[in-house]
Amino acid sequence: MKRFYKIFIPIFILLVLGCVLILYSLISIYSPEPAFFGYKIVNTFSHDPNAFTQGLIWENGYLYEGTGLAGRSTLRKVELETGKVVQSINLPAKYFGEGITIFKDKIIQLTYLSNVGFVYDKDSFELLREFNYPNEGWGITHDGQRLITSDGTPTLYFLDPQTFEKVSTIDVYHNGKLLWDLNELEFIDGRIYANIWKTGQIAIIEPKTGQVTALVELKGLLAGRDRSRNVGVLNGIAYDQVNHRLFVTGKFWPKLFEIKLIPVK
Ligand SMILES: [Ca+2]
Repeated sequence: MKRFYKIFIPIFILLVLGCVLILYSLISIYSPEPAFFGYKIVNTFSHDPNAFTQGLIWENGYLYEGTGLAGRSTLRKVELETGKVVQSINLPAKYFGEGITIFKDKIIQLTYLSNVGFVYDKDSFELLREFNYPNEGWGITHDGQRLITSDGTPTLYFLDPQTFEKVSTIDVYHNGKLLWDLNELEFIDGRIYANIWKTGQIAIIEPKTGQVTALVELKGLLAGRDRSRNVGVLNGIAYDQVNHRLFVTGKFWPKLFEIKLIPVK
């Protein structure tokens, strides 16, 4: 019997170790570590230093921006090359403007704590309707079928673009942990890009699973004298699908950048 244990126990230990090793390899293969990106500045443009940027999009030659703070919230159309505001409306003073997106011929704008969203005609900025949602309003984008919104939690909400009813949600995970503070959004080539509030980072999220597939580190993008102003956090991602240009800025930033993502090994 003693001899049996002498042989069996080492074999058993080896078997367990082997199983653990195989399991670990499988987990590594099927849950790859998120990739990491740095950046290269392609172009630098002026940005209104009084704009508390909460939403940013590119459409047909212009940037569209939603700005926040009670009494200072706007929806505006901006010329890229000059930073000049060419069209703008002020939100009623009680609303704190948040993310914006363009869906077909309409602009949709969220508000922070009022549970009210606004739908405007894209060209005239005429207010067409309001809608309600139960959570806070932070970022908004769309995947062509559904609106996608954030509320500062790890949850992203998919809404019907006609009724604004919630269709589904995903929880966003980074390295197995829920990722909080998802802010301004942009849907780019099948992935959701999200500013992570109070960081200089953007998470790139797989919309089917909620997994963060990559992180972009933009710390240091606004530098020197520009940084010494009373600037806020990085917040604002826009994408020119036609020319594949990626734009980013931040709250009260005097600059808006076109950047290229550079993989970091
Ligand atoms: Ca955006």
